[in-house]
Amino acid sequence: MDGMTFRVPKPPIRFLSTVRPPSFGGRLHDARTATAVGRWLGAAFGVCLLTGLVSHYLQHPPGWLADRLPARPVWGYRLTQGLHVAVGIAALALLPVKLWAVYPRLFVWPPVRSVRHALERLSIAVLVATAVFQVVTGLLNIVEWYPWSFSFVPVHFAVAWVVAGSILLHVAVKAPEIRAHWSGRSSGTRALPAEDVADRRSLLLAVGGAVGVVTLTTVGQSVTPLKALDLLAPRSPDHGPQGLPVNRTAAAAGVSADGLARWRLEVVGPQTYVLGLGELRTMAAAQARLPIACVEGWSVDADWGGVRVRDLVERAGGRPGRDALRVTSLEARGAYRVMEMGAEYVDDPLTLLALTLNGQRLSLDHGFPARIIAPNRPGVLQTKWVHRLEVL
Ligand SMILES: Nc1nc2c(c(=O)[nH]1)N[C@H]1C(S)=C(S)[C@@H](COP(=O)(O)O)O[C@H]1N2
Ligand SMILES: [Mo]
Repeated sequence: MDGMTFRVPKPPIRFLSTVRPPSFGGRLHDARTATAVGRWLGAAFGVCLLTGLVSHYLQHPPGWLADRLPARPVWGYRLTQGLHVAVGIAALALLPVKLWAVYPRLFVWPPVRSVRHALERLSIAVLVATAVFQVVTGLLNIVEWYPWSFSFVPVHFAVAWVVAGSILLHVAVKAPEIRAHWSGRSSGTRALPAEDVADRRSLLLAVGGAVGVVTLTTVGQSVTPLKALDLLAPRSPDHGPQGLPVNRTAAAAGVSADGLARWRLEVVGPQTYVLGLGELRTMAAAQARLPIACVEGWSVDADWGGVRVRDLVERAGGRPGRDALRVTSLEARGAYRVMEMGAEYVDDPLTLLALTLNGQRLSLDHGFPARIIAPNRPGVLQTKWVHRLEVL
């Protein structure tokens, strides 16, 4: 943790001794500041990794897990993904401070002193590059700006493992210093002059303040009581038709009202059947208050009305709780046109084929004539403009 007090050995090559690294006077470029901010950042990346894994496996479960994914608690994904995005945004405020505290060390001389030192520098280089990459691409993703040609989700997922690996490598090569720190033998735990302590306290307070401000001005996108403060987040949780944001409009999905005149719901199973919208409406007796929780971090509760998916499946001869379901949208193409839901979701009485939203008929942008709404489920899987259910 404390690398600022090592004795610089004589460079092996003569002329190097005439090269002088720049010197940095600021008292805050020190190991303790770097360590304090580093701990917060480490915690932030830990939360982002865990919540990111939850999101990943809810969306892409391996076969053995698919039918066991829990549909409860209903607010589960809202919480984990809200945390993922909020903590990622907080990391955006922490990273520059960490980089500022440690950047003089980029100029240590000689640049490599030993294998351990080389590994340490490598782990830091990789950690810094991948951490900045994750936080910046994550932020651009939530504002839906894609100035790159790769596919965000798989790259964000893969790079997360590189961040995790470089943190582990970093901690491993720093183990001796960390041990010294905790046993009180490091200069990092020595009493410091009062003015240094005051300086550091001001800096850490300022960092905490910056994190507080970015969090308070964005977290309202999912913590609805704070929505009045939600000045910087890309979405307001109640701006949109029927009091709910729209992720992908019907126009963008190529779904038009004209094309819906002959809409029928097809339920495929051992006893396949077809329902018109009128028939479906007469069956629509179920109600559920459930959130839409977008992977991009906004979420909001709404009142949904419709038909229980489990009743539709049963009528087709399927077995709720045992069979999975494939749901197909009218949308011509797009990553969310076809969605599969595991047996736990099919079985849950709150999982609906919804026809109404907040007491009104679904608007076209929210998925008219029918859409899926299920508890503890990423927004991307709340398929709109549904026309086909297939028991698997
Ligand atoms: N067919 C289809 N359904 C879809 C999508 C889509 O692109 N196509 N977007 C999903 C996403 S990412 C979210 S967050 C929710 C948002 O629902 P809303 O637009 O009604 O708020 O719809 C989901 N359903
Ligand atoms: Mo979404």
